Amino acid sequence: MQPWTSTALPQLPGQGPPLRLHDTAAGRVQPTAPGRTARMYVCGITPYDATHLGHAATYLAFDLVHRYWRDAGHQVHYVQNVTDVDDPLLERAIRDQDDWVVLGMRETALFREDMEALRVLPPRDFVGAVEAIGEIVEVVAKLLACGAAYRIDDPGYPDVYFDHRAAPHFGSESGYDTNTMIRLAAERGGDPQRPGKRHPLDALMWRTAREGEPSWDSELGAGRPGWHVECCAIGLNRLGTSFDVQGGGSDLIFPHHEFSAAHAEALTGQYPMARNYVHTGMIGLNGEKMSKSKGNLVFVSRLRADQVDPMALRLALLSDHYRTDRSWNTGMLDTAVSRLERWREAVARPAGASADDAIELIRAYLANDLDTVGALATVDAWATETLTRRAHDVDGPALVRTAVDALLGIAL
Ligand code: 5CA
Ligand code: ZN
Repeated sequence: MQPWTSTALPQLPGQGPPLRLHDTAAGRVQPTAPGRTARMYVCGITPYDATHLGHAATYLAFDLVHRYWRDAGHQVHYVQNVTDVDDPLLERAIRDQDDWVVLGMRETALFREDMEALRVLPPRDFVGAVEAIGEIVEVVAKLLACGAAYRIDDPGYPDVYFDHRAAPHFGSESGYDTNTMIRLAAERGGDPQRPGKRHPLDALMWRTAREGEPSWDSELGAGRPGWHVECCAIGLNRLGTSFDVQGGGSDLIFPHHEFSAAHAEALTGQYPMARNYVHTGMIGLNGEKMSKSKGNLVFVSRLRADQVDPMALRLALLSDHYRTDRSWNTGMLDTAVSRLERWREAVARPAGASADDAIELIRAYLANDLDTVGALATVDAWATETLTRRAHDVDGPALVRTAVDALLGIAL
């Protein structure tokens, strides 16, 4: 798929410390150690509805990772998928008497616009499940051939499942016990109760064609892909194993990321699939997780249509730490609007406080697991000093403007 258009990324003098990120598997913050090219996979949208603030917050967090690595002199190979064929999309299309292909294309187009407006740097590879069916089939066929996958005992629909015991490290990404895994699998699209499986936890890899559902002919028989193998195939084929970051919201810790990693391990014999599993907190509304199924959504496109400055929205979503579950309220936007005004006023001054210390601090905060609270407070302090004291540094305002752009993605 065509990704969205990139905004220019200005260069900032100097460099910060190596980026440290929280790794779900290790349960702690640890350094990232990318090579010349940092490799990152972030789970993309299922395009059956518009981008809401939860999605936006998640992609903004990984945009900061992208920007930090670029600032540190790395190239970034960023891959993002689009789950453009899956149950929720098909169900919504039926509900609204829409064509599932058209629905997916329409919402993906809107997502691109939202990302561009929020100044999220685009992925190098933006890959739909449908366009990756050939490579997904190849992965499933290999796992079937080596015994890590099997056909379920169901003569009507002999779907292919992954035998989770084929991956020696299964469970190490989430760290959850079996009961928790079974409960979460049931809540999040899995089917632990389905008869004919070798084990309740085993996950769907290839769904045999059903009446009225889209399907693709393949060596596996006509059908469509399971969800976890989609991200495994798209990620591995572009990034190889042991890539630097696998990302998404915390709702993907299990089963999605556990299974993508397990498929990859069974397929390649290599572990881990990603060195850092990075998960963002959930954005809620009125105390509940914002989700399409609950319908309590605030859409980026709606706010844009209401003339909300995308930079204020970006600032609002970055104003808490990315791992914190948090509830959205319009007060957050109001605070961001006035904060942005103050920053804009300060960088418009012909002279201001020196930028050197501020930039060093912003980088240090971001390097520490994307501490945006500290980074934003640093810009506040610089703005206060610039606006309230007699400050003479003629380079200060322009440098801070560049830093806020390059590192935080906010155009002042
Ligand atoms: N297509 C799959 C991933 S392969 C999917 O989960 N799609 S999604 O549209 O439901 O979510 C897209 C991304 O936004 C995922 O990374 C998901 O973890 C994240 N996300 C979903 N809801 C929220 C929320 N309320 N707060 C923060 N992030 C969220
Ligand atoms: Zn995914």
